[in-house]
Amino acid sequence: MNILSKPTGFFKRLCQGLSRTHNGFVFGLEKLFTKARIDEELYEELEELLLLADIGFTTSNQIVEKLKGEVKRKKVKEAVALKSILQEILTNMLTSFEAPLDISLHSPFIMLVLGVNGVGKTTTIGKLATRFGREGKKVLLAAGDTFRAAAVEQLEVWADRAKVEGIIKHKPGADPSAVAFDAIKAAKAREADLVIIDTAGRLHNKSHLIAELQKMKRVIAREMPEAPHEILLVLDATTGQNGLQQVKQFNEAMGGITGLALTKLDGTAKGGIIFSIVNELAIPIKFIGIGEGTEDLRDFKAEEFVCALFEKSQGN
Ligand SMILES: Nc1nc2c(ncn2[C@@H]2O[C@H](COP(=O)(O)OP(=O)(O)O)[C@@H](O)[C@H]2O)c(=O)[nH]1
Ligand SMILES: [Mg+2]
Repeated sequence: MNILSKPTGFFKRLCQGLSRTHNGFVFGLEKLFTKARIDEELYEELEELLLLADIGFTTSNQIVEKLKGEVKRKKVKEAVALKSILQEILTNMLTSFEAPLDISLHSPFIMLVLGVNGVGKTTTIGKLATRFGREGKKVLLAAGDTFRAAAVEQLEVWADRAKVEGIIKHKPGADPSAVAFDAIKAAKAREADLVIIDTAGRLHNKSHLIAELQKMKRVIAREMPEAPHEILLVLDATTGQNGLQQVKQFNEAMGGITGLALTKLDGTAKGGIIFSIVNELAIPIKFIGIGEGTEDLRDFKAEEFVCALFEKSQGN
């Protein structure tokens, strides 16, 4: 069933959230597709629009080439037909990178959450804790951002709200690996289903941060082989193309991240970054964030995302 025939609260908010990307991108497309002829100029203008939505040069170029191929294959003559073909190309690009998280695969399931300062790690953890708590899972949070005292308090607020099983925290400045170690021990003892480990986004310098994260990963793996089961990188969609660099760096440093949470899609005109990420880095998108509230995080679904991108949001 088409998603559009069954509007949900989240879908509506996703449309609203993506409305700035929509306005800059689809609005321009619609103008383009009223042209009489499909010619080279149209393709060039299309590529410019894709670049403006932060889809990036390589990926924009590939999308246009795919579109040209489809136009030839389907013998399309009218520009108005391009919209649905483009929508299909974009959906297909994202579909294989849908990867809903299945925490029942391991018990306890250990999830390490990374990302630079301010991208929304702690908020995303809070939203996930709420969601899994609501599903009846025993969730333990680990306050691995020991760099800022406020970070622990922030996680505690979420823990309260989410009614989690507990929160493992140490003193400010403590070794985050020790926090992770304690959290796993506690999770085993209390038979928790899920441990979500928060981390710092900024230390004295980047190599310190990377070394700390690598140590956390080693300590976790020593406690529980195969863990962490998920290394989730949180990325702020408003950073646009610069985000790609962040993903590459964390991915290399951690020996492979397993998924991304793309936050702050609400109010950015740069939602197109998602296409570059999957196309150029082939990393699954696990979650998307469209606001600061508990309900504003969702499993990433390609069709829903592209539909929302093409949909005009009703009101604000
Ligand atoms: N608009 C919006 N704000 C978000 C979203 N996710 C997080 N934030 C906000 O971004 C700010 C930084 O979030 P925080 O979780 O502390 O980031 P951290 O430093 O990575 O842990 C906070 O003000 C959050 O409320 C989102 O999806 N949309
Ligand atoms: Mg934080």
